Amino acid sequence: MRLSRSLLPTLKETPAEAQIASHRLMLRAGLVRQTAAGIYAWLPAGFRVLKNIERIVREEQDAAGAQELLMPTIQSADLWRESGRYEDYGKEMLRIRDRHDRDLLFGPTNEEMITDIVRQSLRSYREVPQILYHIQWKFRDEVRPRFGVMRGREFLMKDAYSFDLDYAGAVVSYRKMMLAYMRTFQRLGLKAIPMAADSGPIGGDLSHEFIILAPTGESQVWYDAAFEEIDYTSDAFSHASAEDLEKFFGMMTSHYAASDEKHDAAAYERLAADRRREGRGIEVGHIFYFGTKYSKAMNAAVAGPDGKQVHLEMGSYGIGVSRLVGAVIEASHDAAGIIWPDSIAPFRAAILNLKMGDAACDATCERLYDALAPNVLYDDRDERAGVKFADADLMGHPWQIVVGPRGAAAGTVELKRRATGERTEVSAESVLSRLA
Ligand code: P5A
Repeated sequence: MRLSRSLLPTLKETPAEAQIASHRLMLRAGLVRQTAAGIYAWLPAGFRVLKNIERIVREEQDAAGAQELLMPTIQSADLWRESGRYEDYGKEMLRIRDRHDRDLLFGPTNEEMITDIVRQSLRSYREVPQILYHIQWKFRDEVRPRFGVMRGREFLMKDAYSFDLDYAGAVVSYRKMMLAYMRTFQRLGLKAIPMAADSGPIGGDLSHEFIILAPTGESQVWYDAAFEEIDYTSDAFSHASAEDLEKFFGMMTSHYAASDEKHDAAAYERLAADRRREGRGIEVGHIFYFGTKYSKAMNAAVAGPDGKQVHLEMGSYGIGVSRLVGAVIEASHDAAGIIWPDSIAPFRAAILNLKMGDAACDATCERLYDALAPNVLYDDRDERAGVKFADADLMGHPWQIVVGPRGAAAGTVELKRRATGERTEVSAESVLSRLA
């Protein structure tokens, strides 16, 4: 994209309403604009990041064998009356009435709807296990939406739902999702720690929160350094083998990890001192096993091998896709702005033309732009060099290609790596071979 013709409204001033770094930077870098309390429009650069995160989440769900579908945002209240959650959900649910006086709602989650779809579609034990997911907007009428997209009212979630014949099967599905989550967060450039969470009234010990480390996180966390050393994308962990999954799950649950509510200081102190890690964290995902809670209430069953009806064993698995945009920024920024991981940056590189109208500068920039498009932003504005440097740092492109008149005349440009600040003078050709 050419910056001069794009809607990328950067701000010099710090917006007064933003209390944390990611919210300030998202507004200043022109990624989002608030349209109502806790509701945001995604501007072009922000939307590119959101789509990049979505792509990685989708690839890892698919790799785990989950099937993507798309359920609507608007749901019928009747489904929620069946599960008993229509009244329970309280004021966080946005209730809507249509012209025929039917009760509808803007979905805060989709357990009921997916259970309804599955009970109409599956008949036999031969058709399970299945994991289904979608990436769809949710609405929760939070009393105090805050921190920008991190706690919004309308937000994008990846929610998956597993259906198994028995507990043993449900455990395999749960472990698959946990592995998919660890891979997803690693590919997003995040250090994520799975932490046992209260599973609520359903009982069972299978609920985990995924916390990523960021100095400004909402909760205090304690964990074993072992989590930092694991490469979840390696072939050692395969979705295909129940033994691999068991080994993986054993590893995840044997290392110490806890947040405020569940922290056991004595157990933590038993860790070797050099393995103790303490920090702040943000919840970016949450997974649950809840057995037959919904399948019994809504009668979702299949015929078992002996012909008897069996209520399906279920789990649900959420990732806060839009929250992740803020969370990544919390984990990766400096005083000058955002530092995007390569995997999700809105643009891989920015070309900074330091002297618009200079024949050599313009020609070099155009050539680079043609070769690197569409994954490059060309700062072709009639602005001072200082403004271009500041905006490029603020927007956080992994690479900056700085084209000045002296270098351009000699066939060279300066290549800056945003994360390290390292600059090297290189030929325009070698930029192309490195970034193309
Ligand atoms: C799991 C999937 C559920 O809703 N039902 C379907 C289960 N879990 S959850 O923990 O309540 O939400 C899953 C993730 O969604 C993100 N999230 C939010 N993001 C932005 N703003 C919000 N108000 C918000 N609420 C939840 C979190 O990342 C959470 O882990």
